[in-house]
Amino acid sequence: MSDSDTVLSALADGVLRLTLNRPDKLNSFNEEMHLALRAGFERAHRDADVRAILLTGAGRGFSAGQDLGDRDPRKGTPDLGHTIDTFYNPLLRLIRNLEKPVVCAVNGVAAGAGANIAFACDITLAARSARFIQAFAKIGLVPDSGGTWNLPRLVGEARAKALALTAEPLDAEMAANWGLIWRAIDDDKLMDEAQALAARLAAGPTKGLGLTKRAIQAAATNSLDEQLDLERDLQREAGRSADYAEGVTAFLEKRKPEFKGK
Ligand code: T3D
Repeated sequence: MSDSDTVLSALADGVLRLTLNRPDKLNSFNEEMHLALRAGFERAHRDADVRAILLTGAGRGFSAGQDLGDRDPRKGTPDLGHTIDTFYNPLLRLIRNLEKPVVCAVNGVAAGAGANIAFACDITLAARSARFIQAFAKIGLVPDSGGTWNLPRLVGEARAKALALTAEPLDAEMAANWGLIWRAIDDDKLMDEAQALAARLAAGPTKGLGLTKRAIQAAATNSLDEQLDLERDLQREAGRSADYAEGVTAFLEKRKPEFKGK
């Protein structure tokens, strides 16, 4: 685990809360914050006590994407392919491949990679005052962090292109209406609602939730036949879980299930 304070990490009630913590730079990503966030998600992968993740930002922003202070062209031309390979792509894979729910609470502006990381999470809530900006176009770059993959799938090609080519801000309400995020929430209620949602998910049947995430993500590239076969295979696996046995037993005994995440 990283001991950097650029990402605050706290585990309670099965929820690992990861808070991007460079508020004076709108939580833009430098290498230290990348490594700390990666360490948080790696912990989420291996630690059975972590049953849901809540990703958010400190201060008035969620994340302004890459720290441009580290990219001064007057000091030389960086190899951005290398930084994508080294930092952003591994992070996206860690989020997508984690078979536990990842809730994102977008507390303020989310720009560039910051926006696309929020869209890559499983359930994204945003403060009503938050806005999402595909800021790449303003500096001659291409949307990354899965943006060119997620945006057209979530909102269709016309809206994806308009967002990416104009870099116009999209407010939280519109992002929810378009299906980019789950809900826009009043600013003062965001963290309570996000925490409650993450805690509810953490108390759920983690194995089944993880397999559900895998199935839905696979649908993006599977044919219907492939997807039906996958559902069969994953249902078989879920049906062997202790949480399935507990869920059905609890139903038959007319009580609340106590899932253990196994
Ligand atoms: O490079 C690679 O490895 C490739 C990968 C790229 C991924 C990317 O994310 S590229 C996109 C990078 N991000 C941007 O281009 C966004 C830049 N920021 C903005 O456009 C604006 O800051 C916002 C629209 C996000 C917010 O505007 P506003 O007016 O609310 O805040 P502000 O005043 O601009 O920013 C507040 C402070 O944060 C300010 O610092 P100061 O002047 O108070 O000391 C500002 O410089 C700093 N800040 C904001 N964004 C960044 C940043 N510092 C470094 N890097 C940033 N991205």
